[in-house]
Amino acid sequence: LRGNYDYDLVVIGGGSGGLACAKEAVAHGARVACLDFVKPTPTGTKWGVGGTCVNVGCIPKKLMHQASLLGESVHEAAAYGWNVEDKIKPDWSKLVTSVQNHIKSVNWVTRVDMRDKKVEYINGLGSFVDSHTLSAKLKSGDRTITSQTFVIAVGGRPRYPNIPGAVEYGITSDDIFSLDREPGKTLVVGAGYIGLECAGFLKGLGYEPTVMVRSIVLRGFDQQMAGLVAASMEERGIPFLRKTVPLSVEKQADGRLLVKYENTETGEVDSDVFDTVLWAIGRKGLVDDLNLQNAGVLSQKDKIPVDSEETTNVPHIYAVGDIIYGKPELTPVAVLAGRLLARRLYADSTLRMDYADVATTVFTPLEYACVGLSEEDAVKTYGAEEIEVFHGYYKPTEFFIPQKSVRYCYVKAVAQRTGDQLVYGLHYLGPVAGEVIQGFAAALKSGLTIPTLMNTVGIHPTTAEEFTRLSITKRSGLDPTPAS
Ligand code: FAD
Ligand code: NA7
Repeated sequence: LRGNYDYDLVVIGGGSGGLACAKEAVAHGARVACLDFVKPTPTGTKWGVGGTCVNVGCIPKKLMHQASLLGESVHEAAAYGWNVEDKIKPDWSKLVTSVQNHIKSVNWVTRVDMRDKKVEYINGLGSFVDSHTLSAKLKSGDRTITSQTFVIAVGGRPRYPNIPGAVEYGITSDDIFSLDREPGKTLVVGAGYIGLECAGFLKGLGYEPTVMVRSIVLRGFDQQMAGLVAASMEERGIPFLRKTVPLSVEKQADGRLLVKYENTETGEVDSDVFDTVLWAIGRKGLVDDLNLQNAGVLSQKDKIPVDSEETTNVPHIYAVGDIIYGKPELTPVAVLAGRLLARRLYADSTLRMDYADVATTVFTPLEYACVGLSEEDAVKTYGAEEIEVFHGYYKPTEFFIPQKSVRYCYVKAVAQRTGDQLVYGLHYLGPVAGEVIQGFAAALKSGLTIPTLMNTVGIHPTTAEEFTRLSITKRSGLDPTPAS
């Protein structure tokens, strides 16, 4: 034991980052406790250990996305010669049960794994008493815990807008994956990736989502790609209410929800009735319960700033994952940062987390994946004259028989214009986008150049091979649409 503390390390938050850090620290000989506590949502939804990704994030989202893609595939199957019975329809309650059963099995495995790996799991809400002491609020009362080192990995929760009826009648991504009724006609407020993904799978499952967009779609992503993602969703019959903000939500006598909203450009106020209103307007870091001031830890806009070694302003208190300020909010980012931190703390490693060029996917019906710079960020960084954008539309072979729309299947590479022609960013809109971009992410991190990309032999017939066939530059003005 280092110093006179109960633990070498206490990790606050048993999600992606916290668990990875705790397990790695134990593997290197540290004595570790990990606290995890979930406050129920306003509608009473709660869940087990493992954090956002497992319970109300990546995993249930991917499963519902898959359910929605399967529905699409069944419809396509007829064109491929399958005798498909007339009408197929989803059973929401069966889907929710399957998804929740999977989550419960992951919760169980997580607890067993913690026990096997000798991470002490404390199901309590942590708040600092001083910089080496934590108070954990447990079901059985409060417990005081001391530790030499702390890692804050508390993540975030969805925000609610400050309008009448928002909290009483609206739900968020924290509720949708366990909703005990069909969502029906749903207003999705927010056009970040969570809003678009939820609207996408709801449409695929046969419900009627509408997306309300305050300003732009997919802020932070390449805006040409964002435009194509939105257009591909509109083509599938998802309406986008643009430049619109919600004003109020009221419950009607029939139980449905009357939403009043305003067009911010024209000032026009309108309303519509929905079965479900889902807020996807961003997430708030969970700093409030931590009593950070007792430990002297500074926060910034409900996030915690850290240096390149994930250290807060207090040298023995670190933070990883969604709670840190200004870094990508993604599970693999939290996991790797947590693991590397534990190795630096307990295994003499000096390796730091590299937050640059992190690949990501938006699981909309037509998926979008990217790695590296957006076109606008490349222009901002290097200047429009110094970059070359290679692009092209393409037609996935498997889309022909069911006559699926290929209008928005598109790839582009943003690269250095001269010299080595280093690739700065890759963008892909089409099927299985995450699977396509993951390997290219490793290539980009290894210094991929346009000549290397062009000299890579494609795998035919795939959609990933389109990256090896990019010959048209935007600057040339040539039509990037394939002839056949
Ligand atoms: P979390 O996983 O949120 O874990 C923090 C834990 O700490 C929680 O259990 C919380 O309840 C607990 N806690 C908070 N305060 C305290 C306290 N004071 N005491 C004790 N415990 C506390 N990422 C991807 O990479 N791919 C995706 O496809 C993807 N899809 C997503 C879809 C949705 C709908 C959402 C919401 C997120 C998605 N994410 C995705 C993001 C991903 O879930 C997060 O980046 C990741 O979970 C962050 O991990 P974390 O360890 O920082 O926090
Ligand atoms: P994001 O990516 O922060 O997107 C939130 C969306 O909600 C975005 O389109 C916002 O529009 C919109 N928004 C925000 N506040 C409001 C209000 N008050 N009314 C209407 N619309 C609003 O959040 P996500 O939930 O998709 O993702 C959460 C995080 O996970 C995100 O930070 C990623 O980094 C990872 P805006 O563009 O601000 O006008």
